[in-house]
Amino acid sequence: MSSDPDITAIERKVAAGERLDQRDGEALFATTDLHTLGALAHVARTQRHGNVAYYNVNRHINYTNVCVLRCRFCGFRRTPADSDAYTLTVEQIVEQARQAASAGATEVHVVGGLHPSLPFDYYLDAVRAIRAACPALHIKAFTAIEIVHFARLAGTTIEGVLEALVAAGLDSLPGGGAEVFSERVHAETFNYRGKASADWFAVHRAAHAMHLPTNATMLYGHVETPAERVAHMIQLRTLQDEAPGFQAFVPLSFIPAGSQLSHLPGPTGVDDLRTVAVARLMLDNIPHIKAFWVMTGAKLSQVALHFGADDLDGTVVTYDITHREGAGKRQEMTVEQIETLIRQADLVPVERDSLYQPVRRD
Ligand code: V47
Repeated sequence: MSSDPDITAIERKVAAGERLDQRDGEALFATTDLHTLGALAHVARTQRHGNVAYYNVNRHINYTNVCVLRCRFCGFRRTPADSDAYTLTVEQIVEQARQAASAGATEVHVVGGLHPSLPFDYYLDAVRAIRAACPALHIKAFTAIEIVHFARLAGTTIEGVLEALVAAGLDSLPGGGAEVFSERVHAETFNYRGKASADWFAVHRAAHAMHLPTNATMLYGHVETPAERVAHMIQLRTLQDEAPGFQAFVPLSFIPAGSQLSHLPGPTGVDDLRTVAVARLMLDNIPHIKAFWVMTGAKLSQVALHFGADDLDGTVVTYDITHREGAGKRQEMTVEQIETLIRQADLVPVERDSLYQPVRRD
């Protein structure tokens, strides 16, 4: 039993299978009893997934860093005039997908900036061409904010964009672009005015209605409060109740370097573990909680597997959006390294496909 009375009350609720509310989430973020928080999350994780920890063999393809937005947390975006701005051709995208497939990847995760002038056909062609070149590859592509951008470009609806992309070969949507669902946080971290949260939910609701699986993220550790993090999670939980379709929640640990918020310290390791654990306990209807090792580092992700996470994302190889201190563009873990990391945590590694089915390689 915890020495913190708030946590003792939450322990009782969890044991009785009662759903946690905003106040409980805030108490979980406030407690100094990290051990009990971690243990509670680990029990919830073990009830769902036993002693298994998932990973996949994937590649991220970031097709352009040119972006019309100027989000203050982002160190990735460039203007077309910047000397290091890049945009891949469809052929280059397909070449990366081909290389991924021949190296054993089962999934490509394709996202980029909001490019001012690429036509919607570029994105449709890219998906079609990946599908034609690599029929077995799962194409997880385009954050909600990109989908809204395409709808504006093509003068059509969110549903129209999703239907066209699915017809081209899209299999699921990643969870990016969610940041923190709070107008206050948006005002401080975005350099534009928009209905970012409403748009994000509209896209994921539409995707779920079409049985297109999606993920959800939260970019934490900048200007948001613990209460705003909990409110973010509750909004995701509500959508999942109303229109199920989220497979995984991916907490994204803010990396200040290179962003306009580089003066901020970024989250601590304790905060990373706490956030994973609170997510596991609050998001009782989202099956998987990812510890995305590219953001937190391999070792902390390993520990997170005992704080509620059941998935490490994948082998990745190159990742352009963020670079932890010391990490370059090339950010790879081999299957052997991921499996060792999981085994060292006394868990059983399971290679999964993008729908969390075990992959057999014999
Ligand atoms: O949308 C931007 C975030 C996201 C920074 O769905 C930053 O399985 C940290 O969404 N520090 C893209 N994060 C990544 C993403 C993702 C990653 C892995 C798996 C999945 C999934 C999704 O990265 C962006 C934004 O929220 N981001 N800048 C930064 N400085």
